[in-house]
Amino acid sequence: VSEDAQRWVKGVCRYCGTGCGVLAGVSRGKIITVKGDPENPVNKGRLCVKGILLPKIMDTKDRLLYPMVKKNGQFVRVSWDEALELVSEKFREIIEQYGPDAVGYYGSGQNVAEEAYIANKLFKGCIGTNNIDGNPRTCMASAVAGYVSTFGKDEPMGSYADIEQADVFFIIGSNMAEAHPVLYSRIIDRKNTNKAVKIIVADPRRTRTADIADVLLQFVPGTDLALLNSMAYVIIEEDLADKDFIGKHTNFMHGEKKLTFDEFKTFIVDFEPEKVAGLVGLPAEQIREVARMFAAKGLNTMSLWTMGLNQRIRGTWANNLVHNLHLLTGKICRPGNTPFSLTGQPSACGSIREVGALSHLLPAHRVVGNTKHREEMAAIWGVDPAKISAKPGYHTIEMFRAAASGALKALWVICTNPGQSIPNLALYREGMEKTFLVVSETYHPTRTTELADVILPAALWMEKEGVYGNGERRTQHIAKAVEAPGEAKPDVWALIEVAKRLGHGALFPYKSNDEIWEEYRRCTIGTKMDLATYDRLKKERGVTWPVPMPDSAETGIRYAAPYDPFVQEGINFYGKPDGRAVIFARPHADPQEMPDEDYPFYLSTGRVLEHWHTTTMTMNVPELKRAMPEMYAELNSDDAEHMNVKDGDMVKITSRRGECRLKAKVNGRGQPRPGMVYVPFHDTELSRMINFVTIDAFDDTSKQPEYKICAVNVTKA
Ligand code: MGD
Ligand code: SF4
Repeated sequence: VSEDAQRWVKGVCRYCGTGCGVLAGVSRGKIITVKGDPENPVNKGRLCVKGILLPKIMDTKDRLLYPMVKKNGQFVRVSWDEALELVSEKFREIIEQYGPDAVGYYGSGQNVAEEAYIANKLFKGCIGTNNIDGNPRTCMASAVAGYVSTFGKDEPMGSYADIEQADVFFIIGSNMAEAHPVLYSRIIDRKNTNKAVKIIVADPRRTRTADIADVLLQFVPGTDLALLNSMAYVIIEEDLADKDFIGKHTNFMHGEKKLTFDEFKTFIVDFEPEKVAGLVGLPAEQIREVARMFAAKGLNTMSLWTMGLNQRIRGTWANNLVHNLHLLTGKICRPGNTPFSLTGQPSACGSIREVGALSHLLPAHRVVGNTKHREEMAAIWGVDPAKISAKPGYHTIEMFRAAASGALKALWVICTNPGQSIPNLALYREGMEKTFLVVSETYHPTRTTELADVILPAALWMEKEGVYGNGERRTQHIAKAVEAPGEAKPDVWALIEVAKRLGHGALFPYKSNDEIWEEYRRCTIGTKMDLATYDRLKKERGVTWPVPMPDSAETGIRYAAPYDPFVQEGINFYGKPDGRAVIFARPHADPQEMPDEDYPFYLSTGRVLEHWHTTTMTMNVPELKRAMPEMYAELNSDDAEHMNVKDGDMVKITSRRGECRLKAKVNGRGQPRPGMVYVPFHDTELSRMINFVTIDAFDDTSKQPEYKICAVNVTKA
């Protein structure tokens, strides 16, 4: 780390949901270095390779410096005034002619909370459409639906501090070693300092995360519902359940129907390990062994999961079933005992789930379908309650389908790159071209800006101030450290300028981010999601909500005394009217597409350590580009031998939707099960963009797409 910095400015890494604290070293108006913030409890001074190289994403050749408008197929530089007039005029015309639901907004878990709050207020409160969605739909929606259905409220009850108290880690559908490396390093530390710690990794692909596993469950893709039910079966059959906890704090449900414990036992009988071993592809005794480890009396158990469970047409159910294991064993709401969904993006929680920037939500976990919630928000926003529609807007896939069908006529995309990241891309890229597409971006060209009518230059991380909320409910302030280059402006400024031009200026009188935050904070007071004041956030290394009074201590564990300020005694799952969480009977269900004769392989997609999503930022960092210049198709070594494919040979991957050509990776950093291929989604080259192949089927509760499984053919190219 260079020590030439003239001053150090407090911020947060702009990549994953871990939310590591950084100190940006500024010299002569530039961020010249960063270091992990030693005072931040999340990372205690550590950063991963992406975080430490953040300064290199700032002054790049492809930074978008000026607004541009497409004229006769070419982008032409225009003034901000001309660009904003055009955007406002087009939106106004379309709203007048086709109604408010003909326009939409597609945001991001990388927006700061103030941006998402203003977009929500403008579209839902002023324009009168709930067509606000964003990339957290592709990321976290099943975790939201899982928490809400089981506990009545979104977001984890535990926090990262549980890692240092846990004895058993159950990591399922998460490659933390690459996607959340600093949190993973905390688990390694825990294991190194406490030899009794046991780690179970459940994943159809052997990943780097499995390097520290005591048990690796490499199950057949898509059978985790059966695996989780089978563990529940063993817990009940072998008398490992905590009957006292179950009796006091839970209800059993099958859909809307309440069950007795005995009825649940009857339901679970089909999941006896000996009955499901073939389906799941694991020895029955191994399922029994991990169930016993999970439920071991006197030990603390923490489950961690992410996209492997969420990006599935049964993602909500998979989330429910992890919660079931904790509720059956009573391993919840005590230090080291918690189900804990890891978050993909730095502020998917803070800026989207909490701000309510999805098509069915309103701020502070309110929902558009609830009359009281709409009235409360209308009062704070100063709008007529009738303006806020009770009908959920388009969720992500619906939104891009509506663009393809012509029903959605204008779309504003901020801080996300759907031209590369949504599934079944060919159809939706065509749709984006048809609509009036406005894209606020920090770089150009990207796979979305190339489809746009107007592109607006955005200030990047630490060129603006704002708040991120990480995966443990920690709200953290990022200070502005440097000026944005060219004419780039904070996204919140562009949103307010359009609001003014659409005639809503009186409702957007803010002189600073402090004022936006304080209005948003008012929405959270009394909701048990009470957030900290801006002043406090500027000083502290984040605060985990709820913090009902400005000086309240942060909350480590929700729903339990003495940790949660809203619980006087014992445990109270207060999201549910009777204070009881739900243990759901959820059957096994196949993924949308199963391998068959024509498409005999399972395809799974995901991340690598070196890159971030669509790589607009990380491919600008020479060290990261050199380490991982292009994406690949990782094959099981037996399959590769069978097909006579060697490491580095080209293979073609074909699905019912499209194809990709990539270099084969054999015996690389991971090893999929036989019959499975894994492709990271980070490539910008059209022939290697795996989202031309992925399926756009989605979970019917959470509406999250099934990026993790579809059927493909793999041939030597
Ligand atoms: P990002 O690269 O994160 O990808 O996909 P995207 O959100 O589409 O896009 C963020 C964009 O914002 C970048 O282009 C960046 O240059 C720009 N940007 C950076 N900072 C700012 C800013 O301050 N303002 C503005 N206006 N722009 C900024 C992510 C999405 O991908 C997600 S969240 C998931 S979980 C899905 N995962 C996934 C998968 O696992 N497999 C496959 N196949 N596809 C996937 N797609 C999804
Ligand atoms: Fe950034 Fe995540 Fe790495 Fe921390 S672990 S430095 S938040 S990318």
